[in-house]
Amino acid sequence: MGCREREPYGRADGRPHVRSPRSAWRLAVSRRLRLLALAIVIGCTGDEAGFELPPVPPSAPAEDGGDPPPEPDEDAGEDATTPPSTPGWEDTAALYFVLTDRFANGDPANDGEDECFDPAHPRRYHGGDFAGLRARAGYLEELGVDAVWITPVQRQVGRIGEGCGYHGYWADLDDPDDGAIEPRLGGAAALDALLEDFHGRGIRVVADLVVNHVGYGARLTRTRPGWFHDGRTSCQDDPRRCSLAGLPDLAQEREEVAAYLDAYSARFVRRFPFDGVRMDTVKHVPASYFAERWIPTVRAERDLWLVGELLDGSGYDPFVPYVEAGFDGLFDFPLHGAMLDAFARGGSLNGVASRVQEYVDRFGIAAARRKSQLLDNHDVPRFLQASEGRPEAERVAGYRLALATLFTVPGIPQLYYGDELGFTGEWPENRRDMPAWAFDPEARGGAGREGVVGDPGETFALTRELIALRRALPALRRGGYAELWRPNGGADVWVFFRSVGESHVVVAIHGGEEAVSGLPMPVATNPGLSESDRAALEGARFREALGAWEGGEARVEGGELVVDMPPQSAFVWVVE
Ligand SMILES: [Ca+2]
Ligand SMILES: [Ca+2]
Repeated sequence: MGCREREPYGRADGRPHVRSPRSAWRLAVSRRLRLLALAIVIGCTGDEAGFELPPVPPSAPAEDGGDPPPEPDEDAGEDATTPPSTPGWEDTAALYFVLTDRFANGDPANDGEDECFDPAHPRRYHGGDFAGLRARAGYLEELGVDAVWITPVQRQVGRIGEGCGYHGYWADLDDPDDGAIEPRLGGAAALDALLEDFHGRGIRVVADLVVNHVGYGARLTRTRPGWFHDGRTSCQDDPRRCSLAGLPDLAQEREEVAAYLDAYSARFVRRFPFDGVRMDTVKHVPASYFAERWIPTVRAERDLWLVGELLDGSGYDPFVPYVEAGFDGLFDFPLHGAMLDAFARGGSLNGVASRVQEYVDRFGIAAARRKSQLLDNHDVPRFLQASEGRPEAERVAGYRLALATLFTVPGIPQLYYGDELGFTGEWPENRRDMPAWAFDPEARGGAGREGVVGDPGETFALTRELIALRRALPALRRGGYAELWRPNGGADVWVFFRSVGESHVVVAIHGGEEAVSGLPMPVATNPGLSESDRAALEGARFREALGAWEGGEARVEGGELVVDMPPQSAFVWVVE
């Protein structure tokens, strides 16, 4: 959504904190409008960038986030050994996130003729729509994508200050709601066609829903003014009751509000056969609402994959109540931060290894396989932005390792459109239009593209290989996770073993600039390996399956796995 919390990046949520008078709702509304006007003046129209506020420290864990973590999933190893006949969500090879308005304009007739359509303006609609997504389905298939997450589709409020709801997070809801789909995206008929088309291609589609707030001045704020928090609470005091970026904040603790949101969500997933839901800004909604109301309600409609967005890289404590509420998982921002440190800022792989291990330890391997890891999204700078100023070859080398990590650790890899081409930039460049050359294999190759690091053709090829590899190797999708080696101050090498059934792989990432030769790691005494894992490894012969780096070798000698790796390389060795 827009103008949100930016804790990992040192920015506040963009909403100036102003106390409303303790008086009637009408006064509060009036106050909110003035607050909104102030937000607009400082450039924060719910469009998260374009404003500067003093850095704030990482947020404290949610009040109810300090519970002891759940026990590791004891059954995880067993359920992984018998893959069900139908693919589960953990089998997803790549979840591709599209800001629909910025991807492809398939129908100029729906662009609109008012001021909200302005392809030159970063806060307005650029014309992308459902028809454009369908027109570019071949691109997604060429890449190997089997799931797409699209930004919210609900009809949006009109122009607010300089901006319009091109991103979809300003829904114009009402009671009763008309269920309208944003006409600039093509409306309900085009959404139906998109779902049917993508399902026919074997591509799942994930909706993006918001129950925390409605758009500025949405009809619901007039028809049901008592359904909103009064805007007096700061996000530091209570993230669940504050008005994020000045947006009208729904009071889920009130029965009529909860019932409305339940019915609205159920109607939506009943009407449109999405395969999953990405829930916006879960930190700002009580976990109890999701646990007791929303998740049982939408799951009663269909078996949906439910992933929450909690934009907080400080650690996993805040995740606990939302995982326990029943989300399949959350986007892994703590891992995202560790990957930036290791692959964009020259840090150690220790931090990455620690985050991966911690998620498995705290939530269990089965849950780890159903969460989603990312390089970036529409709310943060592009991954490559963090390495700006370093030599291009270094940036490319680190980015390639980040991609290799994204597709080999437990969890569903999420790509944000353009990740596969090496896009860089921060807002508004992190929401740039997908350029026409991207869709043309002939035009894709070559260095020197504006806003791109490295050769987009080569980055695309690596991403495609990694997606294909994940699709081909059950161990990467359904396997357990056992760490074999981490740097701990030595060579920057991280090695892990993933295994399910007859599929066993050793993944090795080397971030250092010196080749490593004959690095031994014990297998027989590794407590993280099961008996069958050890049996698979001892005496194993390896075949390198990725083929993106050269000069690496793995062998088993005297009960130890021994690897050779050139600088900054990644290998996926399959046990034959
Ligand atoms: Ca259009
Ligand atoms: Ca809230």
